[in-house]
Amino acid sequence: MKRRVSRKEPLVYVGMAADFIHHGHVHIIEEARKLGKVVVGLLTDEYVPNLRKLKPAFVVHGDDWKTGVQREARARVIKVLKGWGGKLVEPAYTTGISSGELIAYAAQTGISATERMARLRRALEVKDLVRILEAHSGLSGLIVEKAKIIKQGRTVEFDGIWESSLTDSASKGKPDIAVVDMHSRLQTINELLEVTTKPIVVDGDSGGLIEHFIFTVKSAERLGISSLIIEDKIGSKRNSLFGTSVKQLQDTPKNFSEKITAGKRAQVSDDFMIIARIESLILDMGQKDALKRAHAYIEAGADGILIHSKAKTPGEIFSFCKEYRKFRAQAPLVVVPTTYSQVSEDALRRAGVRMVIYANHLLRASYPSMRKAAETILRYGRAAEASKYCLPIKEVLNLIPYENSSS
Ligand code: SPV
Ligand code: MG
Repeated sequence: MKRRVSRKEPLVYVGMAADFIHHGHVHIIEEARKLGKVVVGLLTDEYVPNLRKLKPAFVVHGDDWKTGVQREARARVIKVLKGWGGKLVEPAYTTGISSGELIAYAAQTGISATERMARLRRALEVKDLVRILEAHSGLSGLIVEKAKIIKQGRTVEFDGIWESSLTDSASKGKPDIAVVDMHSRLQTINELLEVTTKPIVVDGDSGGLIEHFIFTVKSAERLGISSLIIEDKIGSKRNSLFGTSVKQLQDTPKNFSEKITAGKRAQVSDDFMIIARIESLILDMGQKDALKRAHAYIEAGADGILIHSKAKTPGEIFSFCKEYRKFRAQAPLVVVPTTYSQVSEDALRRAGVRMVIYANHLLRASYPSMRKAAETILRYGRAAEASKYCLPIKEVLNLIPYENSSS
């Protein structure tokens, strides 16, 4: 039997774009129920088509969307509701929900490849800045997964993992010249996949030949990687931060655009993202070239643009952002503030950046302690003095909990 929504009770619309349904969401539904018959729009931030169809008397949403990236969605809802005199009701956002507990739950129960993959797109839809940190092993992946602090009453943590060519190579004692090939990189990625649930963004170097890139996209997507970022370089691979001090060649916009389009055609799901990384500022080719390429790559189907810079200050990044904001076709903008590290997330957010990648910090953090410990043992002819650079042995033993279900 077809159930009809009774028109006697006012219709109340609740949009829900959540990975986990928690008591905050239940509270919103309960508040909505007090106003009438509730319709929940699942996994959507795009209210307008549903609202036009249903013409609800009320839309109910937590008041947290008055600020941040959802601000614009809110403005659209208010505007469209005016069409038939509908009202927006905004109960106070439920604070104190521990996303950590939810993540721990996800880690315990595991996560499917497709669910993990979709999480990056979802994060970009609902967060005004997505924060990604590098990991190069299972252990460093666990740090990205679990690190969190409370700042001004809110939990702050990383939204995903950067699988870097530089740090994956360095952790194997190899230079960043693609000598650690995709086959080896996939092994590191598998280590990360095994012990984490957060989205993984993979540094795909140049993506290689178009016909090879297609296979890389398919492998990445199958594993549940959320995004491959490929840079518009060709020839012998060198790390971007060398800039023009070594020979690095940039691909033509035409060829690189073809690679992006081929990759997009190869993917199966809608959630996988191919992000195009522009090396024009790295190679001193100027803003004009960078902006021209950004246009071309978006046109070719790129799901995001990474504008890279090796400058010591963020000036050239901000200049790029200023022009990028004027583009009619937009794709999330990504930056890697390694050399201009004094820039704050707030400043990047205000400039329109949507994803920030801290590309090498866990590897760089571990190296000085390891070297100090090694030199200290040599200096003193014993290990006691090195302890201050080391995790206490008891903590090492308990670092990775092991629950033996048979005991
Ligand atoms: C990496 O982390 O390998 C990168 C970023 O590609 S950079 O080292 O800045 O080129
Ligand atoms: Mg790299």
